Order: sequence, then C-alpha cells, then structure tokens
Amino acid sequence: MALLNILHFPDPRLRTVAKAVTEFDEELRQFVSDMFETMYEAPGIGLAATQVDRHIRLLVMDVSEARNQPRCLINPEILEADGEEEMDEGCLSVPGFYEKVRRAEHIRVRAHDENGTLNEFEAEGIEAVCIQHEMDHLEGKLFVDYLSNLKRNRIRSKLVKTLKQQAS
Ligand code: K1U
Ligand code: ZN
Repeated sequence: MALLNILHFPDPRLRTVAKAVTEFDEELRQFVSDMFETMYEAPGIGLAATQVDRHIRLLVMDVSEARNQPRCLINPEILEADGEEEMDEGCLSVPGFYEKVRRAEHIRVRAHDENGTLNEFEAEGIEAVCIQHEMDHLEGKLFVDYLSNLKRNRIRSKLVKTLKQQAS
C-alpha cells in the first residue's frame, strides 16, 4: 500500500486527457488499492487517476457516511443524463475552495470494476455529482472551469501563493 501524491491546480498535468484501461491485471489492482488509501487519507469522497499523475480512465469513490462503500469505475461512460442540480463542490486538487456547480441530477453509468466486470447502474444526488466531477478529471477538466474567469484566477493566484510559501 502507498499514499500517492495529489497534483494541485494550476499544475498543467491536470489538463491531460486520460487513455482507456486495456489490461485488468495485478498491477492495476495494486494501483486501485493505493488510490483508495490516498482518497480515504485525504480525506475525499472521490479521486481520479489524473489527480495522481496516472493518465488512465480510472476513478475511485465512496460517498457513504460510514466510508464503507468503496467503488472503482474503470473506462466509465454516462449512458443517460437528465435533470439539473446545483451543489457545492470541492476538489483535492483545489484545496480549501468550495463553489456551486450545476450538473445532471440523474445519470445512468456503465463502467468496469477492477476485475474487468462490466456494470451498469443509476446514480443521483452526491453520487451522481461525484461521478461527473471525477469523469471531468479524466478529460483534463476541473470544477473551477465552470466558474467565472475572475473567480478561477483568484483561486489560481491564492494556490500559487500558498505553493510558493510552502517551497520557501
Ligand atoms: O478531488 C476530488 O475529485 C475529490 C472531491 C470530490 C467531490 C467533492 C464534492 C463534490 C463533488 C466531488 C472531494 O472529495 S473534496 C472533499 C470532500 O468533499 C469531502 C471530504 C470528506 C468528507 C466529505 C466530503
Ligand atoms: Zn476533483
């Protein structure tokens, strides 16, 4: 088990578009285990491989209060989306900032798990929001991209300043 380093906005590596997973082997399952460890330790309700500088279409999540419902989605696809809802979102790659983002309310998702099994399921509420947020990461997109240029630039400046302070 290993804790992975989470990239922070505005790191350009967060803009990489991830490639499909083709091999469901032991190395992949070890990486999934490290992703869960990193997400729980952060703590977060989701984590995309992009955030730890692995550019494959894989995300982990657990939106349960008891933190006992881990779910791994590999090569996820949104088959159907309907309704709209606005929710406060945070991001482990944008630490300390929470902003409202509008997303689809209900989604139907198809994804493989870490063993290669293909599953289809429906999600709503925070689960649907989290899946959409994490799938955006796999496209190199961040929740700050939904904000005004002014808000996004303010967040960027504050995070760059914090990074410089930590480095000095
Ligand atoms: O960085 C990430 O992608 C994880 C992010 C996921 C997310 C949060 C809120 C809305 C949509 C997606 C987080 O987990 S930020 C931390 C957070 O929200 C949280 C952490 C612990 C307990 C409860 C929430
Ligand atoms: Zn995020």
